[in-house]
Amino acid sequence: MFLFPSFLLLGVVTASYAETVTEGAQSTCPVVACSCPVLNGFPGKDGRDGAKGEKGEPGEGLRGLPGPPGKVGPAGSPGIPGPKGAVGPKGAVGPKGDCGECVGFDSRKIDAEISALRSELRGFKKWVLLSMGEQVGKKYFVSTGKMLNFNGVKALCSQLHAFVATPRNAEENVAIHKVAKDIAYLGITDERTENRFLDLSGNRVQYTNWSVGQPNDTGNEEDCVVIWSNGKWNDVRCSDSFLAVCEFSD
Ligand SMILES: *[C@@H]1O[C@H](CO)[C@@H](O)[C@H](O)[C@H]1NC(C)=O
Ligand SMILES: *[C@@H]1O[C@H](CO)[C@@H](O)[C@H](O)[C@H]1NC(C)=O
Ligand SMILES: [Ca+2]
Ligand SMILES: [Ca+2]
Repeated sequence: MFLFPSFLLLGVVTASYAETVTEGAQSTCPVVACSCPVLNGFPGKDGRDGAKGEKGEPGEGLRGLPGPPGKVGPAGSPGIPGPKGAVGPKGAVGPKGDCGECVGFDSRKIDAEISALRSELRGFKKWVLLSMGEQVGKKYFVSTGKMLNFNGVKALCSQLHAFVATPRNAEENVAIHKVAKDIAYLGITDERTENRFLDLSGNRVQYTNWSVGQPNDTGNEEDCVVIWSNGKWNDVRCSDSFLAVCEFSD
């Protein structure tokens, strides 16, 4: 009773085993399962050409990019100049400058400093003129202490922002010969026209105080004027050296 199932089970196991063995023999053992190789025959002759195929579809490649531009051609000859254009209208007045842009620049402060300096300079100039010169009204006559020819005297007084002393009346004449401790040049000549005495602005002098016998134009070469220590005038050669006295206005 219990043997039958056991036998049946054994048969099933045996069959499964046999299948397994057969499968393994086919893949691993050429002697049992593989047939012997046979040599192929020679290839046959080529067949006839086939019928012409239909025209293919157009290719799908993209069109190429345009090439680079060609070289620049030679420059043409210049054209005839065009006619001159009409003058344009006058521009509008620009805006007033703003000193906010000028760094460290304060125009009001500078103006104040300039007027302070002017005032200080006026005071300083007045002190020098009063202590060194002779005042007549708004004029001051000052001796430079230098002995120069007439051109030198003109240059020196000009450097001092003054003129060569030129008396316009007896009072000024006295002031000049007081301040001059020696024979001094006056700003008067007759260089342009003999015996026609002009001041350095080219105006004919109204006031004169010639010494007796002067001007005598010795050797036809005395075209400059000096004031002697006694206040009297004499004409002399402009190349001779005399004291430079300048006149300043207040
Ligand atoms: C001429 O100069 C002398 C000396 O300075 C003076 O006394 C005299 O008054 C002057 N004459 C004239 C007309 O100015
Ligand atoms: C002419 O004036 C000069 C001074 O400039 C004097 O020395 C001379 O003696 C004068 N000549 C005559 C002839 O008076
Ligand atoms: Ca002369
Ligand atoms: Ca003379």
